[in-house]
Amino acid sequence: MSSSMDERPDRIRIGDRSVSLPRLREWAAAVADDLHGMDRVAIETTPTMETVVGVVGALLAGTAVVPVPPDAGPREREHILRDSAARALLVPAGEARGASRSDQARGAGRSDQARGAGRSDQARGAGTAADGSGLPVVPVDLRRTSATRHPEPGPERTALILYTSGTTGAPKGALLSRGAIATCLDGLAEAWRWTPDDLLVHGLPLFHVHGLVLGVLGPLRVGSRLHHVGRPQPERYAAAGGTLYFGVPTIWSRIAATPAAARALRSARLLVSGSAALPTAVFDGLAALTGHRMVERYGMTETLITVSARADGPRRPGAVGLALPGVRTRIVDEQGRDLPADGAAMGELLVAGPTLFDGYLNRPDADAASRSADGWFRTGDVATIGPDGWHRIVGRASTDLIKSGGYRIGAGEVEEALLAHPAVREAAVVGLPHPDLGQQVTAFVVADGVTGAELVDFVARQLSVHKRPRAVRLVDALPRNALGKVQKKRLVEG
Ligand code: MCA
Ligand code: AMP
Repeated sequence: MSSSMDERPDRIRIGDRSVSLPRLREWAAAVADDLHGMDRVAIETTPTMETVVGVVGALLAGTAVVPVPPDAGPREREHILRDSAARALLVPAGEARGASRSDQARGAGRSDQARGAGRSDQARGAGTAADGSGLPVVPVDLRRTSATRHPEPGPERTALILYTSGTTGAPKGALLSRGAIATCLDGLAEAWRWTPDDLLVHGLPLFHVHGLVLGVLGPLRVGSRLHHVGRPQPERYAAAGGTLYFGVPTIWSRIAATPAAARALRSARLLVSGSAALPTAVFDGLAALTGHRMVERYGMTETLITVSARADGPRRPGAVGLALPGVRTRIVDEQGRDLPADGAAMGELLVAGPTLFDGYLNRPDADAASRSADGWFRTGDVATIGPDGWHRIVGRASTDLIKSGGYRIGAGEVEEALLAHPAVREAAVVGLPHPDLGQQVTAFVVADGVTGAELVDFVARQLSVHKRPRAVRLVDALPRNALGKVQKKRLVEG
């Protein structure tokens, strides 16, 4: 049964486009009709209403969604489409018409009845993607509605396959079930007192857990309103008049540096930061300007959100809070032995519980390596746990996973991209501290006759924008130990 909140024409607002929940369901059901029976579909996740409708439509149909970053370079995009074995690509109707075979005649303006039997075959034959992948295109057309009620798929079904970087190689597809997502969102709703009375505001990308799971599926599950502001600029956050705000530390740091925008957030109920460590100076600056002590929470693509401060509890700068409902955490030393939760011992954080992923697609080797002998997920983050259950993330075990602007970037993937250039002999990529981004992707390169700018362009032709080195240092040699291994710690320490 829909409530008056659901009927609001601005229940879900993405950029300048708003919709009520019943209409969103009708749009999404039309997509679901087309996808019926398809196991996986890719979607280019521009921050638009079509993306939200496409994702919701696939979830209604029980089809796993493979989000593709809109700025993914050709190599990254090809990997995601091939590795996921997506059967089709969801694209906004306008772009679908530019596909290599026209689908203009299909669907638009027809009644639900007219789109009866055979519609999914029509969809699958609607043309192929213009990106050379040869994938059939399924248009997301906001002129089409359907009244079909699709049966709810079981909680064990895969909802999302999210591609995420490891220390080496190409990104891996993390399989996230409907049940894991639902449990995570219900836990966050409880911890943050997130209710239908809230208006969530953010401007996060829609191909990660933060923006897509928390930021889109969250309001749909909780029943709150959503306003996605497009780009996460401080002025847009300020103008949106939300009760609940999400952002990565880079966004919060930019808001703290824009006092007028920060002051406009005084009327909010809760400001939440995640995806990377929130600097204490930003926490303090925003407390002074907004009157709010930020709620910080911690998670990973593979585990969803596992630890958080609570709306009804303390918020501590530099600490990420308590384990969420059903989640268990512990810390271990390098031999895997348990360490005490005394607030002082530092060890690798292991997590277990109902929000964990179901493994990496096609990567049993990586799966096995990501679990401890007793089956807990190894986060690779170094943490302390206090006697009161509060967690602090103190760093990462490996220098090869970089966090820049809240994006997770594998050093190995960027190094491989650089080494593909004929002039490059050696490359080592590290994250150097950066006041705005947390870490800045920095490449140390041994090369002949090529400039740093040319190398950045070269990487840009393969990988997404945020994976490009922001700085390239051309050096005569890389520091190596006696075994010939590059000593990245020396590069980081300068
Ligand atoms: C960006 N630019 C670059 C590079 N990166 N140029 C050269 N080299 C680069 N490496 C360009 C942009 O294209 C843009 O150009 C200009 O720099 C400034 O971009 P702007 O968008 O203002 O800032 P940004 O510095 O690129 O990005 C900051 C950001 C962004 C908006 C905070 O990093 C962001 O959206 N981060 C969110 C990441 C996220 O959602 N992570 C969640 C994963 P032009 O102006 O010409 O376009 S973590 C997760 O899901 C877990 C579970 C969790 O815990 O949440
Ligand atoms: P991703 O899979 O892109 O979500 O990245 C997960 C990683 O982000 C974690 O392993 C942490 O290193 C980092 N991370 C997420 N939230 C926080 C936080 N609140 N504080 C510190 N690091 C965080």
